[in-house]
Amino acid sequence: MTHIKTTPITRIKSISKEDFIEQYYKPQKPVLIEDLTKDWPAYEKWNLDYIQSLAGDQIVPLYNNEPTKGRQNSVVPAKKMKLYDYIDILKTQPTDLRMFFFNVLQKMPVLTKDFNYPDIGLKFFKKLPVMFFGGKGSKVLAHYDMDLADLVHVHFHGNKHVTLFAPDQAKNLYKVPFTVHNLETIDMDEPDFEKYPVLQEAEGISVTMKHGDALYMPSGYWHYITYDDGGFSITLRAFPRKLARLAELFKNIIFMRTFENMMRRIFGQGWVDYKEEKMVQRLNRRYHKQHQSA
Ligand SMILES: O=C(O)CCC(=O)C(=O)O
Repeated sequence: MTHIKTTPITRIKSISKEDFIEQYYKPQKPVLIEDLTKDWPAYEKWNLDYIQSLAGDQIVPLYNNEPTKGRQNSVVPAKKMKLYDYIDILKTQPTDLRMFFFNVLQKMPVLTKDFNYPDIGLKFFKKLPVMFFGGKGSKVLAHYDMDLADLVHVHFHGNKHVTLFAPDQAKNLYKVPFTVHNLETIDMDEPDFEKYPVLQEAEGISVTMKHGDALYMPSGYWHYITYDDGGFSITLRAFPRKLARLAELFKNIIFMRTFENMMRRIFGQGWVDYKEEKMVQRLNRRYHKQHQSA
């Protein structure tokens, strides 16, 4: 085996609100809905040329996959550039530069006329539609969203590949303690099973997204993404309503973030190296123990 084990996502054309709640929301099961956006103006209009025509002079922060080092406690942009010029790059060449959490209401409110919040039983938080952009070949580190929202993620312009993992798979993903992502040195497309054997036990769901496809990602689902083409997506979010998930959300945001930032401030890169090494040792010991006695 050279790849992470996956099964293909369930793809459906469309679905009623009642069926979505029963079959996907309540069991927290991901699904790809192909026709959800066919009646959105965005389905016809949204491509890189269109977004570029609205870009004006805005300057945007761009990120690559360099890890957050030492005493930094939030990701620092690799570059700042005119959105117009960035889209030129996306249209013409591969790049690992990505833009994330582009707040549509603040940065390009005119786009809100082009989509709607689907009537599938999720209570969407309408103040935070956000967009993500990536170049051909760019990769998004495996992570889950700290706010534990249920997400509807729609892709435009070209294809991208998403691998999902249920929250209970965190134990097999080399999750970095006190963060919501896995180890930055792992290439999920070509994992090194010698170094990271537990990845062989991970079970993911594989999703190819085409223009207009809408992916339902339940709360806490991990996602790892590779852009096959330069393109962009929009994510609509519904915040958790269950008490247990709300408690987890506050734990993530208040306890985990504060603690991590404090440790980085005090110990810098030493803290990061220490906790990562301990985590890898712990997981690998578990793997070797299970496989010795088998
Ligand atoms: O598509 C991307 O570039 C990232 C999407 C993502 O991480 C999200 O919607 O939470």
